[in-house]
Amino acid sequence: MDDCIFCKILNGEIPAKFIHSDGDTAAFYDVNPQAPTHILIIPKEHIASSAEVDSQNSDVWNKILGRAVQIAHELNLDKDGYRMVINTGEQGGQTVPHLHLHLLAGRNLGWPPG
Ligand code: DGP
Repeated sequence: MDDCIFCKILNGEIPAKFIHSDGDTAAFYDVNPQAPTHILIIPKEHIASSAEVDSQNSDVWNKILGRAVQIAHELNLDKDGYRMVINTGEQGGQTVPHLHLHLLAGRNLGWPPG
């Protein structure tokens, strides 16, 4: 997608601090971290939001969720805990229209979210 920030990160047009990249997914640090650890896990395929996941591409859930859990494990986040968040649409707080999962850790995260 030409005007998608995350697609530009994937193709190197915008720099990012990557922690992972494979054929299907990538993970990089959020530019505006909301916790000491704040990583975004995205599919390489441009899917605008969770609302665009259907029976054709639903394997994306396994890919990004599984990758997030693996990264959390590798960063030793299991013991103290972490949160995974997917914002969807305007009221859901989504600002970048490329499906992404936030992995947040390193502080006590309040509930309910704002
Ligand atoms: P959301 O509000 O759920 O759509 O989250 C979008 C996140 O993307 C937000 O936490 C900030 C992050 N972000 C936006 N632009 C960039 C960028 O250019 N680089 C990086 N690393 N993160 C970005």
